[in-house]
Amino acid sequence: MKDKILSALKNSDNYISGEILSRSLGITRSAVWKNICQLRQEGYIIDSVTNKGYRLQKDCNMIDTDKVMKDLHCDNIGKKLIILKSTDSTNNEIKKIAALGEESGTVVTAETQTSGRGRFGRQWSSDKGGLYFSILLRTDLPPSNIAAITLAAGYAVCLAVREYTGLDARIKWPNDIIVENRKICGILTEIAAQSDSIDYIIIGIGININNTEFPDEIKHKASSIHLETNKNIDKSDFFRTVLIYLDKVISSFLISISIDDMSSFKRICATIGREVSVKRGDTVLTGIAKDITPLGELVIETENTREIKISSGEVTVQGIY
Ligand code: BT5
Repeated sequence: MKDKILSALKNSDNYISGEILSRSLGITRSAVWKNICQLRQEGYIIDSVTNKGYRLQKDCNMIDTDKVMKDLHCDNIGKKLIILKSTDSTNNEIKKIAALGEESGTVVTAETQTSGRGRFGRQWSSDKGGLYFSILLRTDLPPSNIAAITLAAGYAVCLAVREYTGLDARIKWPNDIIVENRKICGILTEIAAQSDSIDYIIIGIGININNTEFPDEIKHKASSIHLETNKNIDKSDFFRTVLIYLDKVISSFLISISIDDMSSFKRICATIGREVSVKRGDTVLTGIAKDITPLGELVIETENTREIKISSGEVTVQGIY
């Protein structure tokens, strides 16, 4: 009954009276009221005005399963969507459900994360307004393909942002999406593996969507789609576009073990052709980023024209960050 009331409210831009709801659903007005209270407890903001009735405040930051999943025909990613209000980290949620046998392709999202994390134990700022989600992938890919799958996921997000917003989103190797040299998205891929085979992969993706403020330490380098477009983005609608691209790019990656259109990938990669510095232990290596290999490694030509390949690490790109 609660879902029916919610769907009636979602489909109306105006107030619906308690009487109309009770008559059309065949329940008493006090039953309508009880269900409204339950929906409010779940986080829905429902205005009620005497002589007018109830109206749902459509919060563009709230993820609506029906809207995300409507006509979503996916091969691998997004077969099932679990939506949480808040969690420590959606990557941790995937670990928990993977241990219980959850199927490949399940996606977990949360409105906020209390301990969102990046690589090397760094923090990922996860206020309401952003989109934070993780994907469970059960695959027998060799561990050497992990770097490339992170790039494939980044490529998919980048294409989705470009299509949905028209922004000139670019990939900063290996796991950032930037707009106007500021980070709008980060990806954290984690694996559960035996010595030479992968049990499952978790692809964790954080995208700044309607965020308007960031902590002081990242203010200079972070941005959001809202800040770049000046528009409030409907998170559910955008999420749907992201899942469509992720399913398309990752599904073909799982077949050919490479990004299908590597030349298009390279065109929107902000790292290639720039001077980069790579931290390796205590030393910093400087050179020009020349290429990306099918395994996702960055090829750097150093000052003494030696070509080296790196598969992960902290890279500073001159003119970006
Ligand atoms: C990343 O790490 O960029 C990976 C971020 C992955 C976050 C997702 S959210 C869903 C899933 N659940 C998780 O717990 N994590 C994943 P890294 O390359 O290490 O970059 C981290 C650095 O980015 C931080 O040290 C900050 O400098 C910066 N940063 C933190 N929060 C940010 C934000 N919201 N926007 C832009 N930059 C941010």
